[in-house]
Amino acid sequence: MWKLKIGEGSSPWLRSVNGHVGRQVWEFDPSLGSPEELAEIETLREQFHNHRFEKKHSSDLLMRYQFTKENSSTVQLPQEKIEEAEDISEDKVANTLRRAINYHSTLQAHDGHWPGDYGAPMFLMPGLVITLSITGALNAILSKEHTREMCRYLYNHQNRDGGWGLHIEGPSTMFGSVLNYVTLRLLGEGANDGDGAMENARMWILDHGGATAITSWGKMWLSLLGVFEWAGNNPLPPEIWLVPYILPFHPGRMWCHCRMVYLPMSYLYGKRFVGSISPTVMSLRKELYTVPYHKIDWNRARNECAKEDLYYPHPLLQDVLWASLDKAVEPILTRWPGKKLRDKALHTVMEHIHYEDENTRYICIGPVNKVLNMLCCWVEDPNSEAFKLHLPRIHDYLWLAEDGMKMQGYNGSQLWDTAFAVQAIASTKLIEEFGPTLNKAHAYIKRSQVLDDCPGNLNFWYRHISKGAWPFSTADHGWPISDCTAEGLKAALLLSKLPAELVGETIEVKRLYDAVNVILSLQNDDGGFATYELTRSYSWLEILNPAETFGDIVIDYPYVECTSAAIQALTAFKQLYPGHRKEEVERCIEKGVKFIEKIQGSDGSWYGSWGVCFNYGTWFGVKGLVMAGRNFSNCSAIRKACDFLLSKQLTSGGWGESYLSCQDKVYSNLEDNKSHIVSTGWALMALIHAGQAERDPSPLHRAAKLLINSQCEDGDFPQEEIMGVFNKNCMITYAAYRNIFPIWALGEYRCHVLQAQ
Ligand code: LAN
Repeated sequence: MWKLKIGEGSSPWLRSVNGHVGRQVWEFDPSLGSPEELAEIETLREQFHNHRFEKKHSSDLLMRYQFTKENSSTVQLPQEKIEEAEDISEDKVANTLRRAINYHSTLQAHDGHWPGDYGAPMFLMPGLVITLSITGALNAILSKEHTREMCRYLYNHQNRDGGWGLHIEGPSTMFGSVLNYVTLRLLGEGANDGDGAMENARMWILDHGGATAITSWGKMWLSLLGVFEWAGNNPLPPEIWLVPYILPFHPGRMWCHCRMVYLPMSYLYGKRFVGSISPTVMSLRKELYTVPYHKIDWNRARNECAKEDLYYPHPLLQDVLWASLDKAVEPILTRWPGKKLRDKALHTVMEHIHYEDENTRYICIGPVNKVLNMLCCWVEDPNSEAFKLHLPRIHDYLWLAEDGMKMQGYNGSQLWDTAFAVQAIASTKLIEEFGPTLNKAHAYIKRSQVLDDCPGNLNFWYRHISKGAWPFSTADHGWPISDCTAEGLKAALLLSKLPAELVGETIEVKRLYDAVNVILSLQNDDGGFATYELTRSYSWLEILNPAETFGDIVIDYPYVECTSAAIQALTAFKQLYPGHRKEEVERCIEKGVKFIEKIQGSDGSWYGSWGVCFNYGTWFGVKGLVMAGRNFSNCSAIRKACDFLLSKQLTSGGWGESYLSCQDKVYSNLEDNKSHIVSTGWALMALIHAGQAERDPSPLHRAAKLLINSQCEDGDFPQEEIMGVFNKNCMITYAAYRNIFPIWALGEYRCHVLQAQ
């Protein structure tokens, strides 16, 4: 049976700054599991499979199955239901909350964090499988069981039309379809396996123009594998790393995710690296195209892209730029003496790759550069230590659920979910009943703070300070993030106000000061906060974005979420430590408020970039303003936000926003005006913060009723549509949100609506 192992790392090739706290790895142990257990798990898988077209989002049931067995709860409270005409009693809310927190506590790992599925993008596993296949490490890293679960996942998420989307809920794209088809083939599936599934996939691909119409990232992966020619790729010259930093397009000024992905890509492009040509590769060259491989017009292929994949079409300027680089510059750089410059650039690029690997303990900032860096290390030297150090960290990215094994968007969302869970539980004022849960979470937060800056001259490596920051996942990952630091700090401050006998020792004040220092250092001149770093260049640079499927990736833009989280953390800090860097803290909050007011939409909403979408953004917008002392009567932004939210409430009493809001930037309801508990939680909290209870509490009661009535018998809440997003167009799972946000919203409701009446 599969088992999720937490905080372990026995390989001599694994490094950790804190004893692997937060590490999540799925392992298969054939000796585990009674026949009944195995049969139960099989049933969960079958149920997913049978409903896979209606319910595309899995519910993280395997981890929950394991944890609820290991940490079975003793508290049994009856399920609460509220009738249509019934008033909500405080008792019923409190019991719903007890049941919800009890259940959520059973999902907590022994090191204090909440593990969970962070999958859904469908373009990540192909990178891993292609890399493993090229480096010959496929069988060493993936057992038979891994392969079986990965194939299960891919088949489960194939759309009815035969293709795959960019993410599990999305319509088919060339990017998703070609890469996942290739992945299945590399995992050992034959071209006609899967009861027609492979054939259907091929039909989708050929009907939509064949693999020449794949997006630029797809072209690169296929070229590495040897089923596409490098001549069909637009240039990614590594020399860009050698231009002076003063130039606005220097990669050091780009968003770290963009920079870190194009870094290894430029190495592999500069080398024109191609893996060895196996019989499967030869066969794929026949399977993926509408014309024979040797007849493909590669020059034309450079700018081809299926319409299904086009979210951000190349502006004309890009096509001109790529063509001139391809025709005029590349020929110089690939021959003597230009080749000398290329070699120098490749050397520089490789130095940056090693720096990134070392400073993330080989986890890397994300799933894309993880596998690309690994491949670069292998290309540089197949016997290198760096390559060996990469291998065990692959498992940090793999997650198993009833839909199969997937590659996640990060090495988890450990710190983020833990910081939210603490705040959610604290909001209910049932703290005394959940001391052990909070105590363990507190330990996780303390052990996950980043304690040092990266080594060397930070400017040289284009790195911001990290000391005092919180990461999104684990300390070993270690990249500092503005809002993760803010949420970590908020949770730590909250816990520091509770009795140490209940929740454990308070974090040292010095470390709180370090966190504040990080936050202050991340504010842009306009008052806004971006994600990992300051905004280092101009938004017009987006015209150079070559990734057709993603929007807003070139620079680190300021966001409402990050700015609001920083304001909230600093106001909470100021209350407890009013003297520390007083003026700076106050100025930072005020500038942040101005920024949030400035970016509010004319309809009163805020566009959230990392959750769906206007409900998420508006929750942050309102909360930031309210924490900084604004309210309904003194701030028109809050009044407008209330009007906006109330206008979107559904007849069911809830809210249900669709991921289409993110792409289209227009508020869209889910199909059939279905409500969604997470969406409802965000909107309900925003209205409560905005003082809606004093004016007319009935919309709040209706929303709370919906949340209470949605609770399942065991205290869980149902997994509904996907609610996380990045780069405007790709969705990502936050498995704990279905528990955290109903708890948090009902907690606020209990204490600020019912008890205030
Ligand atoms: C994340 C995950 C965390 C997230 C929050 C902290 C929630 C957010 O408030 C700020 C942005 C951030 C840090 C974020 C940015 C984009 C990420 C890193 C991701 C959504 C996880 C995966 C995604 C990454 C870009 C995926 C790889 C794909 C590429 C296009 C490079």
